Amino acid sequence: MSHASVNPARGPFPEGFLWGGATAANQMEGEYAGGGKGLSIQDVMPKGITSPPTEGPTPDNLKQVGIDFYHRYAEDIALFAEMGFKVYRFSIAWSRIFPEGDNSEPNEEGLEFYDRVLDELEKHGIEPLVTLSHYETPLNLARTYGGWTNRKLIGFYERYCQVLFERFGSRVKYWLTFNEINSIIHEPFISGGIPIPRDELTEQDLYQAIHHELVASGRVTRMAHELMPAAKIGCMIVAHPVYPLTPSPDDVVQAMHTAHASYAFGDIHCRGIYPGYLLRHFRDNGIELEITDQDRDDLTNTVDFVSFSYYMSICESADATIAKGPGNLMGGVPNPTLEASEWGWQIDPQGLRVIINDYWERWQKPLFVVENGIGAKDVLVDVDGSLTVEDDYRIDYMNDHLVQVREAIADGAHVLGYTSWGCIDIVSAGTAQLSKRYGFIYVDRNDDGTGSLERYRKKSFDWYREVIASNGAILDGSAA
Ligand code: BGP
Repeated sequence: MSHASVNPARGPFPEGFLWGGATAANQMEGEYAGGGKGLSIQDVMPKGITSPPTEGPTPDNLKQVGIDFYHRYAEDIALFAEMGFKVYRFSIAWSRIFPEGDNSEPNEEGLEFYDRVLDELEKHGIEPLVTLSHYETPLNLARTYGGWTNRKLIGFYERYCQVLFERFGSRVKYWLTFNEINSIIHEPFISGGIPIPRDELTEQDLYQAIHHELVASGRVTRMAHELMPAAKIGCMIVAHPVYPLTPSPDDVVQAMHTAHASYAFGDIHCRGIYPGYLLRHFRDNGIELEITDQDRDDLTNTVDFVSFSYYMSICESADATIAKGPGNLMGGVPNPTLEASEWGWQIDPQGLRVIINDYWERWQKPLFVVENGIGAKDVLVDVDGSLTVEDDYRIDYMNDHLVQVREAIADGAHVLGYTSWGCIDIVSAGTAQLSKRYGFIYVDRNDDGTGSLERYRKKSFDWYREVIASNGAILDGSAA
């Protein structure tokens, strides 16, 4: 019997549900070498993960200017407030605070920039949700130290977080330690600042790097609770519900293995110990991690909530000859029942209900959907004398996904909030394009760097304002 038939009146979202939007410093701030900022790995990734890192910065890197949030933050936050945002997720650029990552003292100019951002959020009554590391490892830590393969990064990260907690702790309640921490398995450079090409990186070094990040996350979770007793610290996972391509038990087992690869990060963040299936993977592959007693104690500092990004589900098959499709940092074998976006990401709103139920039942921790949205080639048009984008496809995508969040809440899951990804057009992570637009706000800048940087409200801007004002009541659709 479907739960929907048990709860015909699904009702609105909980009172106090945190509606908002999400961005990342490297994809929007610009000012990549100004304000005392040092280079990050993003400054040598002009094409995202679609080509190897360059030696140094190159002028074709759209992120050098981004959408100039560094200077336009007040205008953009005012637009978020106009939509009624309760929360705004953004990242602090690590190399704006510690330019080389191993500096003894922080860059005061960088701290002052985020003071100004927090001032604007406070002015509009918008709760900050801060990502401490969003694919923005200082380039020096990557190139000189080898990124997270080097245990020294734990100390550098701890120092960075301590400065932020002491500076902003009275103004920021919600913190995320590492954006999509599980993506390091597929993309070690963007995710872990590891300069070794993926096909040359041994599993031993990869899992030792993952261990360092998990220890660092545990340490700063403990530090946060000591310095900011009211703060809530979350982990952040890229969530892909994994479906077997066929009912064959071989496909089901393959799907289980793929799911385990991501579950492990949540299991350790939520339970504080390595799960048995991961220890078996280590045994079966001769991986012997260097784990100290202090590390084991650090890992027991579990998170207060689990946040995740959701764009798509993936299919798995035991038949390794079936080609995998595109996706957010990883793809599965194409699901013959789903449509895809212009970038080939398969669209599965019910997958969001599935993953929320799955994570809730697995960890019994409050959940936060901190990324969801559709990247599309939006076209600016003149409607009654005003420039806008008729993005009904975005309204449909978000309506359908939010309906499934509501169903998951009716299923019993505790969901703190929802921040749509790229609430304003920004440079995409995977392909470093501006033409892959996610926002409710169009930014006039193109892939060739031209454009006025002017902002224009899309049709979805007013729709999302209504969704927030009604606490989700205007959403239409019912459980499948
Ligand atoms: C996630 C990242 C975000 C965002 C999103 C969309 O992996 O956390 O930074 O970019 O993917 O991906 P893309 O920008 O490649 O479309």
